[in-house]
This record gives sequence, C-alpha cells and structure tokens, in this order.
Amino acid sequence: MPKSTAIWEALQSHYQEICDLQMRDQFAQDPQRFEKFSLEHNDILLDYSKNRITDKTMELLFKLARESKVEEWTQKMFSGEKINHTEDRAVLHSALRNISDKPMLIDGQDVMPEVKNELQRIRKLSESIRSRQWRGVSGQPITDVVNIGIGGSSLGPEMVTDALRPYGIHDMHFHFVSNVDENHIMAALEMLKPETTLFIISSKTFTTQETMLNASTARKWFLKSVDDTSAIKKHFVAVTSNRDAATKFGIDPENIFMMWDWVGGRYSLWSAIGLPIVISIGMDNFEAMMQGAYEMDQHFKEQPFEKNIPVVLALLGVWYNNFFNAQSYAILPYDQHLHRLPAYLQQADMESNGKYVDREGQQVDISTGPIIFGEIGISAQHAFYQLIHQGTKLIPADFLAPITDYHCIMRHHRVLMSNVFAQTEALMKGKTESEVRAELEAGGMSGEQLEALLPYKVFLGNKPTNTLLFQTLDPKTLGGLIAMYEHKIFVQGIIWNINSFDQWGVELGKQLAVKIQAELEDASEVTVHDSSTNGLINYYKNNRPEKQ
Ligand code: G6Q
Repeated sequence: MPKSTAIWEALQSHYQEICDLQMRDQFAQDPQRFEKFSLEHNDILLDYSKNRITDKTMELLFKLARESKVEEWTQKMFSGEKINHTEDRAVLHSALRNISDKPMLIDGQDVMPEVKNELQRIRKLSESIRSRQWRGVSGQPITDVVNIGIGGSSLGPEMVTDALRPYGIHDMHFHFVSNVDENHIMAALEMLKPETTLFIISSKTFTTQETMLNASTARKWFLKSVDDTSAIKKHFVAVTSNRDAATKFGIDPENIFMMWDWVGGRYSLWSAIGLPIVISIGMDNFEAMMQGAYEMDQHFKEQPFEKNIPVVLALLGVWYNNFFNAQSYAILPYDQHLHRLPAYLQQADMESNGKYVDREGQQVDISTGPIIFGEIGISAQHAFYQLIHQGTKLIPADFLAPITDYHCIMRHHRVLMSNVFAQTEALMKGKTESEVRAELEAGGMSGEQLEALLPYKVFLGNKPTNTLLFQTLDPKTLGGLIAMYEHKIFVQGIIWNINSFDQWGVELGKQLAVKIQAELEDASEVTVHDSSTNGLINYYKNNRPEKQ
C-alpha cells in the first residue's frame, strides 16, 4: 500500500513544511526557477515552474517514482507482459506506432508483421477513397464518412480528426455518431445521400448495444433508398475483432479491419479505429502522428525521471491529488482545433485510473484518479475560471497552446497567447490586499466604499498550472502530446498500484439496462426495483406516447 511506505510519509511531512509557501515569493527568490523547472522534447516545452514545489519536493517525488518501480513496470509494458492482469492481456498500444524495425513480442510472438500488414490495408483503402477511385453504388465518389462507434471507438478518432482538420481533405465531411439517442444519428443522416456516404462501423466487440443499433438504423436508412443488399459492401466497412459478426452484417471481409485484445479501446486511435483520421489526413500525415508518438515513447522509456515529461506530469498530479487533496484536474487547450481534447482525456484518464481496488484486490487507502474536466481555455475564462481563481477548491491545470497558428493571423494569435500567459501568471501571483487597495485608490475610491469592495477583488493566487507550448499543432506534435498523456496516466496508475487498463466499472449499468429494456416493452407496472427506479420507470411508461 503506497500510504504505508516511508517515502509516502516523507512526502506527507514535506507537504506540511511547504504548503504555505507562496509561489510568488519563490519566483522572487529564484530568477532561475523557469530554467530549473522546465523541460523540452522535440518542439514541446513543458513549463512546470508555476507549481507548489521546491527542489526537495521533486527529489522526493522522483524517489516515489523509483520506489513504485515505474521503470520496471514500463519495461514490462513495452515488453508485452500481461500487465492488465484482470483481463489477462498485454498492453501494447505502443506497437501500433512502432516505426522502428524492432520486434514487439507477446507470448514470444512478434506482433509487428500483423500491425504493419493492417497499416498497409488502411493505406490502400484510405487512398482509394481520397483519390475518388472508390465508387459508391451509383458510381459517385464518397463525400461523407460516418463513424459509428462509442467510447474508445469514437472519442480518439473524433478528437484527432477535428484537431488536424487543417491537414484534412477539404471536400469530404466527417461525422461521428455515438449516442443511441436517435437524434444523433438522425441529425447526421438528414444531411447525407446514401450513394455518396461511407459508414465505418467501429466496434472491437461488434456487440456494443449503442453501436449495433446505430449501425442497423444506418443500414435500414441506406437500404430504403438503395434497395440492394449487395451495395452494402461499397458503403459499409468495419473495424472489429469480431469478423464473423461484421460479415453477417453484410460487410465485405476485404473491408473488415483488425483489432487486437492487447489494445484497450481508449488507447486504440493508432489502430484501424483511426480509419476516419487516415481518410481525412492521409496515411503520410497519420505516419507523422505515429512518429511523434513513437518519439514520445522513446523519450518516456529512455530519459531519466528528472528529464521525463510524462513522469514529471504524473508526479505533479500525484502531489496535488494525494497531498493537497485536490479532487479535480483541468485540461485547458488554447487551440480551437483541440476542442475535443478534454473529452478525450476524460475517458483516457478517468476510465483508466478511476479505481478503488488495487493490484492485489484490496481496497486502496489513498485517493486515485482525479476528476478530469476542461474546455477551450479562452471560452472557459468567460465561464468557469471564476471558480479556479476565487473558489474554495484547488484545481491544478494544464494550459496547452501553439506558438504558430495555422492561419497565421497575428492579431488573433497574440490576443490568444496574451491570455495564456496572463491567466497562468494571475493564477500563480494572485492579487494581494495592498495591491487591490492601491488600485482602487488610484481609481479614486476611498473610505467605506473601498473597504466594502476590497475583499471581493483579492485573489489568493498560489494556484498551480503547467504550460505546454508547442510550435504548431501538426500531426507529429499531436501524436507526441497524446502519447505524453497516455504515459502520464500509466505512471500514476503504477504509483497508485491500480490496473489502468481494465474498466469493470462500466459493466453494472450496462447489465441493468438490458433487464430494464425488457421491462419497457409493455405497459405493465414495474415493481421489482427500489421505489425510485420503479417510480421513474412507471412514470415514463405512463407518460410516453402510444407509439414509442
Ligand atoms: C475503452 C473502453 C470502451 C470501449 C467502448 C466501445 O477503453 O473499452 O470505451 O471502447 O465501450 O466498445 P466496442 O469497441 O467494443 O464497441
């Protein structure tokens, strides 16, 4: 148990020593603080100097990583050991972007030939669609690609396709349908013509209820106007490890792409689950993204902890989560193209580390994964930053921003960046009572009026942030950033001694929904649940329109 270790205790008492330190004083005392607490990898700069840390804090945190055997576990992960022990699976998403010639083994078997073969197939399919060689039933090229999938089979491809839109093919539209609420699929279908639409049914299991229902609605919609089941081949492809089910659906086995059990859904955008990305940006750009991720993998494996960006991010997260008792963590991108990054990281982080049972099957005695939330930073400034600045909760945050904007409209970009720098400075420094007083007096206020307003205008500051600057959000950098967060999550899981790669917590609700679905079929009163659930089900049944 981490809490009973000497290093945990040392960190606990160190916290007591430094928790009242003010970052503004630390900056005043040490002009080298930025140089000391910043790291670079390729074109990514991490400034972590605006954190409530000293040299000693980092020393202790690095010791925690060493004693938690982060290096050994990293070695196990990359060498294909079945570290996802509750599902008896290896965790080898890094093989999907292994652009080297080195083999990657599971049970003594090199997985790379299969991975490379699948990449070739993806290249072939995507090129024929992008070059308009792929023709639909009426001989027209594809104009719209609809990804039907949910969770890991949707969030990654959607986030990346949006993020790399400037690199995407311009006269093709991409739609992501995940919700079983018919409004989602209907909104997409309303815009589309069956003869020019390609559906990608993305489901590792090909049994996920939401995806299967949406796929069957899409199939019906398609066959309603194209009354020919053999045409399904030209308009539906699948990414799955359940080939039989996809073939039964009518998909040409040639167009069924593989998934492996050693890739978790939320880590799968590098596989054929990334097909919408490849169709949008082309295989060469996708390979650049893999290159960025591969180089981050090497950085993570090879750099000492002191220079290792994912490790440093992970340790800072642990520091706030476990010693400052911070409950949440904000992801604040200042690049519009990253607008789905917070949602993507919510799944990546919370499904991985939202666990209360440790690797030995015991209940943990420490807090594990934080609540991840976020939004495009500039919009969030006008919404929830109030709470980060002046609320009662400590919310560590990552600010992410590009140095060069894609469109290069300098005026916009300078305003944007001035906000990044201003917000992190404001969060760190705050504004003292005497600063507020001086400001109000300079504005001509005095006496009772000044005293009454003064407390509301004070900012306590000392709010921690990391700033990640990168040259531009190109495929390679995005690949690096995603891999950086994947490894951060991994390191935290090791320190908390949990399995970051299963997701049993999503099962219970699914099981109950199957039972309740049967109860919704007729009008009879339901009495088998608690009074709230019975009451809600019966209220719904009594008030729904006849035909529903
Ligand atoms: C991710 C999870 C989960 C999964 C979805 C979709 O790590 O496993 O989000 O991706 O439940 O599952 P299918 O791909 O099997 O439809």
